[in-house]
Amino acid sequence: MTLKLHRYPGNPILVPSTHNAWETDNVFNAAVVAYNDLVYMHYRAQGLDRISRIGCAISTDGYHFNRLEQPVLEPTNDFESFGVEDPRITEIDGVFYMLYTAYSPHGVRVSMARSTNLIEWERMGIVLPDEDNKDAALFPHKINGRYCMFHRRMPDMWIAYSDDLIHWTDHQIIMKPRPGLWDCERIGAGGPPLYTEYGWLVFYHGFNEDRIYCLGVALLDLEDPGKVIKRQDEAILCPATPWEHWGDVPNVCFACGNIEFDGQYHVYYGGGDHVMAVASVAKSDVVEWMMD
Ligand code: BMA
Repeated sequence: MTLKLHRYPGNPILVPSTHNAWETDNVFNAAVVAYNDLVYMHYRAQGLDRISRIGCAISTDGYHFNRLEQPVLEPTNDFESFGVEDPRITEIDGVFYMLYTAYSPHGVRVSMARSTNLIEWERMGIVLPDEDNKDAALFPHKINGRYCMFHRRMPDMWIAYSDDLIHWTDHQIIMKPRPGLWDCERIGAGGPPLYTEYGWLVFYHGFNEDRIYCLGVALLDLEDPGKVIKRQDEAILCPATPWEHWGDVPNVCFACGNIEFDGQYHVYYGGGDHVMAVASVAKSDVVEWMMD
C-alpha cells in the first residue's frame, strides 16, 4: 500500500500580508501545535528586508487562521542576525520547545527557545555549536530517560540524545538519501515525530537532482529511533499545484509541523517558500501501512 497526503481544498491557508512590513513577501515552513482547543501555527515570515522572523497565527479548526500583528520571535542576537527560520515546536511536560535555524554570517545553527504560552519565548541559545546544521526537531517523550532530537548533517538525517536539552551526544545517522529515488540528494526532518503504538511516525523532506522538494514518510522503533522499521519508496506529497511550482523558490513542499485531529494526520507545509498549506492522511490508512 502506498500512502499519499491529500491537499485541503481551501489551500493555501496562509499567504503573505501587505498589512505588516515583516510578512509582505513569504509566509512558510510553520511549526504547528494543538493547545487549549486551538491550533497554533508559528510560521517563518519574510518582508521587505528579507529577514526571516517567526509569526504566530491561531485557529479553532486547523484550517482558518487569524494572525498576531507582531512576530513572536525576531533576530536580536549576533548568531541569528540574518534571520530565525523553519521553527519546529514540541511540547514536553507542559513546556513548549522551539528548535529553529539561526542564520548569521557564521552560517546556520540549530537554536532553541522555550515558552509556556506559545507567545512569549525565552532563548536557550545554540544547541549544536560550531557546525552548519538545521532541520532539528525534538521528540515529545524522553527515550530511555534521555531527550532525543532529529538534526541534519548534510545530506543525512541524524538523531542525538541529551540529559538537559542543551548538551547533545551519541549522534547517529538514521536515514540517508536513496540513489535513484525522489530523495536521492538530501533529506531532513519535517515536524516532530508522532507517537503511535507501532513506532514513531515521521514525515520528512527530501530532494532530487532537479531540486524538487517532496515529502516522505517513515516509521522508527519506539525504544530505539535509530532503527528504521519502514520507509516508503514513493514520496507522500510532491509539488503539483501552481503555488508549489512557482513561489519564491520553485517546486517546494517543505514541512515543519504535523498534528492529528478528526481521525487524520495533518501535515502543514510551505508551498514554494511562499505560502502555507495543509495536506492530510487518514489515521486508519497509516495504521494499515504500518502493519503492512
Ligand atoms: C532549505 C531550507 C528551507 C527551504 C528549502 C527550499 O534548505 O532553507 O527553509 O524551504 O531549502 O528552498
